[in-house]
Amino acid sequence: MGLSTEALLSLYYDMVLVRRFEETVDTYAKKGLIPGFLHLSIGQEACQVGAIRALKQADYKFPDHRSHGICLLAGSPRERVMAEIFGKKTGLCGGKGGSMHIADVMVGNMGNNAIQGSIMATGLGTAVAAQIKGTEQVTAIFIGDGTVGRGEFHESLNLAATWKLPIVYILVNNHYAISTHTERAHPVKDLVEMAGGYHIPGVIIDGNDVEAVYDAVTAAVARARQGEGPTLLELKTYRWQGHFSGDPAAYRPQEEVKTWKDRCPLKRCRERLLNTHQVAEAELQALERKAEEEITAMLAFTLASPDPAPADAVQHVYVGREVAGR
Ligand SMILES: Cc1ncc(C[n+]2csc(CCOP(=O)(O)OP(=O)(O)O)c2C)c(N)n1
Ligand SMILES: [Mg+2]
Repeated sequence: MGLSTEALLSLYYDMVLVRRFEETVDTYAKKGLIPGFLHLSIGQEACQVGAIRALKQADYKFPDHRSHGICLLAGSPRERVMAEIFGKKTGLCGGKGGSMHIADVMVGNMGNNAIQGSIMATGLGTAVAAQIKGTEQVTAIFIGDGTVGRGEFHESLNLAATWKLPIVYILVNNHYAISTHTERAHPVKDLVEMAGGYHIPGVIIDGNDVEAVYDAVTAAVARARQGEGPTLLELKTYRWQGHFSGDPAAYRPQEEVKTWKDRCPLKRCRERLLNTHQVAEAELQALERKAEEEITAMLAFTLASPDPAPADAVQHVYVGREVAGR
């Protein structure tokens, strides 16, 4: 605990940026301008920002399906992250990945795929590679509470613990997997209890407190870099919206949604900056305007970008070998 004012301001800026980014893509999805599913992280910004800022660019990041913020802050050209979600030719993956498959290995963003839990297996690969090469790179794997029920979760923890792999598991517990509450899906109240079975540390974090997330991930990363093995962090939080953009989420009590909205991670950080760090209201407003401007510029780039050409569909299918188009 005890980040400098400058460091906390920087985390606040990132959270505002992620919130505005999500609100913007949500608006355009509802206009029908974004193909495919869109899983938004509004309400969970502290988990993404606190985690990514505790990692180095050289570290391997495996974002899950609700991780636009990780992709946005990993070090890639940010406007190309938005363009990817819109399926534009200028997107990070030429518009072929979309919201769920944004990858950029140049900055250690190893991408996601539609199979929950699969990144828990592939993440073992980058961790083994780093261990063999002695590169000190850490692998951070982001998963949701629902993914704890997958076989890969247990296979991954078992091998990572046995081989002391440099992995930080960032389990974002937003209490629901689609419409199923965690209590109906798992036999334990706190999912970190699962870590005990594999003899690895499991830590519960307030996932709406960006400073707490940053501190916990920093400690787990240091442990992994020192060769002490994996850690499972459970970040308790909540997604304000439904499972995907457009899901009315009628399965959740309104009082529950309200309770969590009152714990808004941005609001909490803002209050800490104002009250504990004595930052002026005007300074925060200027920061918020700057984030808006950054989003406006990203959107202008995205909307002015062309769609991919039909012939692009057969490019980059295999590494080093193009498929002839018909
Ligand atoms: C193997 C597999 N089973 C089911 C699905 C369908 N599915 C997509 S997201 C999701 C829920 C994931 O919940 P959680 O891990 O809690 O993440 P959250 O959506 O809450 O962020 C499910 C069941 C899938 N993609 N892969
Ligand atoms: Mg969940």
